[in-house]
Amino acid sequence: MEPGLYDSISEGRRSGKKKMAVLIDPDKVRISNIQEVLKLAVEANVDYFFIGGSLIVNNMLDQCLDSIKKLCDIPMILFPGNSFQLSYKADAILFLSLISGRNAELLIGKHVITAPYLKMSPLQILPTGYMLIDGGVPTTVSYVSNTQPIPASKDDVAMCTALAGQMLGLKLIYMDAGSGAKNPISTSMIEAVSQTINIPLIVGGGIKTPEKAYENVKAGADIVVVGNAIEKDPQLVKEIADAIHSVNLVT
Ligand code: 1GP
Repeated sequence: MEPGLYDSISEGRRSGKKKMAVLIDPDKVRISNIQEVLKLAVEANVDYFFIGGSLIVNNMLDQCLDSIKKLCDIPMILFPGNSFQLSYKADAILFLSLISGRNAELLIGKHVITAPYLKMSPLQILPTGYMLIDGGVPTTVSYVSNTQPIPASKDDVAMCTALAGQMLGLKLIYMDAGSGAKNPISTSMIEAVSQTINIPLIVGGGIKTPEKAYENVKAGADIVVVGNAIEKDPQLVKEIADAIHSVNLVT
């Protein structure tokens, strides 16, 4: 794997420097709104933009990436809902294997089709074990992927799944309760998984408050992802970023 973005993410884990990613779903943001979100995200020192959605039904992906690039140099990481959501304008891609599910296409099948395109691309490839955790409502991802999420109370299943992902050589674990989850992932599950693995842990889904974001990083999340809450109230980005980064100030 190329050095660069991954090195900075794993350095964050080693040094305990916690980071925030803002999820931008190109389907949901209008270009007028995106400018406001981007401006506030830059002011808040957000660390990454994740770009993607389960379904991208319009052609806003490239426009969205162009708008970000014009405004700032915050790294743009594709978080693709399917193999068509590719753009060379981004910096990197989460190459996701849905390890919480048993759908062979999403564990390895689509990857075989996409790999030659990615090899030709300038994108940094971030091999990621993606784990869906039950967030209290059926999500688009579980419906589209035809998989069941890990039950919210099964910390041990989450631990063993993440560990298996690490042992298979995946470089990141992303635990996701799904966009707009009613219940975000519990701190006990985050703690259990973070203590079990030694690769960076990304956590997202249903995080709406600075308090929950802070609890997550204290419990061992290395990157906290927030989408919906910021789409609804862009001003929240600063409060949540400050809560996450406040952990970095404590020595
Ligand atoms: C979803 O983890 C992300 O894949 C973010 O979720 O939109 O609920 O913040 P929210």
